[in-house]
Amino acid sequence: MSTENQIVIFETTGFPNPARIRAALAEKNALQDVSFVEVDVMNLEHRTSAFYAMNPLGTVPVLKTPEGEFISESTAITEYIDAYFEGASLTGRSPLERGIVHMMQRRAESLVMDAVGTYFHHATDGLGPSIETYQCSEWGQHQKQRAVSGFEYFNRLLANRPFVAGEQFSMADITLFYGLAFADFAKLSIPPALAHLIAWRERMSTRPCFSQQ
Ligand SMILES: N[C@@H](CCC(=O)N[C@@H](CS)C(=O)NCC(=O)O)C(=O)O
Repeated sequence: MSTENQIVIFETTGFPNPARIRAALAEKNALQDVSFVEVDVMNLEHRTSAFYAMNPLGTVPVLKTPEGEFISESTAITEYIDAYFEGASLTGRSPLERGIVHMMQRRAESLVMDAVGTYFHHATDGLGPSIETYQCSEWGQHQKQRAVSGFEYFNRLLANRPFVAGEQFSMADITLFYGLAFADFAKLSIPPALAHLIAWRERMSTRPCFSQQ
């Protein structure tokens, strides 16, 4: 299939940030409208000069636009997808909604996704010695505590609202959902007492964008 004039997503199957992009596309009913290219992170394909030319930070996902521009950072890619495709907004419509969605998305990223990621990459074997070329275990353990505080924060928040940013599903839910999936993978369990967070997650897991990718 020719990928000219089409959006291309460079991703690695099973990794949490690329999964955010599939969920955003699924919400927009647009999974069939883009093509996917697998990047073999375990064999360091993301640390080649060809990949750095697309994303100097050497991370997946990356989106190539029909004009040939490259967009990295899952939030930026989600913004692009949200604006490009029809359907319910993932990033908010009014100024107030947009501000709140971005605030909550960043909290989900910082307090859960990134905290879990730093714990995984620094305080465990992570993806193995060829990828984890620098580790600081103390920093990783500190971020583990930050992740647990993040779980507690979202548990309190979700006691009084159906979705992370309020009454509507948004990209903040996607980020938190895959942050928790990453926590499972890193064997960082959600304390059973966090009933609101656990109930939210159960509800989300039946949502087609998460269950039918
Ligand atoms: N802030 C970036 C993070 C991307 C990221 O860390 N991706 C991981 C996969 S989930 C990756 O490429 N890891 C490879 C590495 O760090 O060497 C985003 O939002 O997309």
